[in-house]
Amino acid sequence: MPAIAPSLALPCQAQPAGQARAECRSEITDALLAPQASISPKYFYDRRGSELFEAITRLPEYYLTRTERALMRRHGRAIAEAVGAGRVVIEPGAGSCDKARDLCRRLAATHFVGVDISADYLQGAVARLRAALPGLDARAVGGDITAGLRLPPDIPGQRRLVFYPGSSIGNFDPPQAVALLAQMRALAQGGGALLIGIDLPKPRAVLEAAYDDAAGVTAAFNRNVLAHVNSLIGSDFDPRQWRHRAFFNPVVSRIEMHLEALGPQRVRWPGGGRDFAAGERIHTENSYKHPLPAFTALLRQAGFASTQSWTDARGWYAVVHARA
Ligand code: AVI
Repeated sequence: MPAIAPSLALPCQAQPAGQARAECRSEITDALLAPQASISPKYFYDRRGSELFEAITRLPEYYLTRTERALMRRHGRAIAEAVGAGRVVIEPGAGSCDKARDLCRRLAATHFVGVDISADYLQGAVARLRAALPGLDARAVGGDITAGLRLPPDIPGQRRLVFYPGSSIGNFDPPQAVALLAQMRALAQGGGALLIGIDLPKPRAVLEAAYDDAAGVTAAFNRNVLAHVNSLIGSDFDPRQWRHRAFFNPVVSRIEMHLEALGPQRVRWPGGGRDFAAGERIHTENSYKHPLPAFTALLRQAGFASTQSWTDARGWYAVVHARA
């Protein structure tokens, strides 16, 4: 199974078809019945959605993953100096642990704790990490940092580095982002820090192409959420009747993704349903593009102290180190 986007995986997906846990079911149906219908982006990441997300990260238009990778490589030494050696690296939503491998090597990390909802997949990834870096005490922990997290008691409480690459923090509205950053800070207290990747504002055409690629992979990813919702709540969405929409909203500096009804739709699920008019939209994702000073302000609100950052030559992406 491919990597699941950090902190956006969900505990409902392992349920039998149409048998999502009651709280997931009501979360989904309440959001579908709201005047502005929405589906939380965490429901993107079933098996197919995770595969599509991985394909997105390789698209020519999706600059985020490769820009971050290049930044980490280019400034690897400076980042390692800022972070310091001998760290306990904790990665929420670790997935394949690919990004952590280079970082742990550079930092001569003593411990690695990968955290992911998909614990089975993570076990394999952590085993590969152990094989690549035999000196590293690497563990897999099943869990979701957004829901609070308990680490194994023998993981040192000092010199922790929470590693949150991929700009997934941008998928949270600012108050949620601050709450999540505060949880990461709590994990890193005792001389610890956060190393986080964030996508920055850039020309609108570049942003919109990254979320509406020519090959239609992002469109398929967006529509797949309807198939996943069908499997969770037993609804009868026809994904082919919904059009992918992605646009930059400059007022709040975010890409918004929506699904737009191609014609009138009657959608039913056990115990309810909703009619959608032609052109009506379901809001599926926000991806905030915070300017660096605005993101630093969010870090401060979450209690982080000093920050240091590295950006690429175009100023498209930043890696930020913040002391807890
Ligand atoms: C996971 N996250 C950082 C991605 C993003 O860019 O906001 C999710 C995504 N949505 C569409 N394409 C990628």
